[in-house]
Amino acid sequence: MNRDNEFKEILKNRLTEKRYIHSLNVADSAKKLARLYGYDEEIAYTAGLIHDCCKDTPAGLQLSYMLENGVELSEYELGVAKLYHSICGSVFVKKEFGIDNQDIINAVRYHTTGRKNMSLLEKIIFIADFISDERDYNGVEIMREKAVKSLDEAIVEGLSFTIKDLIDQGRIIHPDTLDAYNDAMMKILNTGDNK
Ligand code: DGI
Ligand code: FE
Ligand code: FE
Repeated sequence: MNRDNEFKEILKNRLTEKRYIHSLNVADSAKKLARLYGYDEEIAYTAGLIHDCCKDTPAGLQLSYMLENGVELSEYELGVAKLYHSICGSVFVKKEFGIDNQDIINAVRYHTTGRKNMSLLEKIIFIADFISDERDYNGVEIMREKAVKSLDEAIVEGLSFTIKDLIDQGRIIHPDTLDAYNDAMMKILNTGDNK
C-alpha cells in the first residue's frame, strides 16, 4: 500500500511551501536515480518525500523530541543544530509515519552527513537532495552529470563542496561526513586510474 498521499498532506502542514516543493523534487530525483541504478522506485520516492520532515521544526523542539525518544547525540551532533533534522527525522518517520523499512529510516538519518558504507538507497537520497529540480547553486550541472555517471563520484563531488564550505565558514565537520568522503573516494580510486 502506497501512503505517499497521506504523507504529503502531513508534510504540507509541517513544512514551508519552499521546503515542501523541495521534498517533492527530491522524491522525483530519487525515483529517477532508483530506475537508473536498479532500486525500488516507489521506496526511493517515499524516502525522498519524507527526508526533510523535521527541517522546519525549531531546533529546541527537535532536541526535546530526540531526547524524549532516547536518542543519544554525540558531541559533534549536540552542538550542531543543522544536523538535528536528519536524526530527528529518522525517529519521526518511524514513530509518527509508522515507517518500518530500516533502509528508509537510515536514508533519512544519514541524508545530511552521509556515512561510511552507505546503502544504495542512502546514496540515492543523499545525491537526490543535491540535484533536485529547484537547486541552482554554482556547480549543480556538474553534480547532475556525475549523478547519472557514478553515485560515488557524485558523493565525492558533493562532499568536496560541502566540506570546503564548512571549512571556509569555520564550522564543525561531523566524522560521518569525513567517513563518507573517504569511503566514496576509496571506491573511485580502487576501480579507477591509480595516480
Ligand atoms: O536539508 P537540506 O537543506 O535539503 O540539505 P541537508 O540536509 O544536506 O543540509 C545541508 C546543510 O547541512 C548545509 O548547510 C551544510 C550542513 N552540513 C552538512 N554536513 C555537515 C553540515 N554542517 C556541519 N556543521 N557539519 C557537517 O558535517
Ligand atoms: Fe536535509
Ligand atoms: Fe533536503
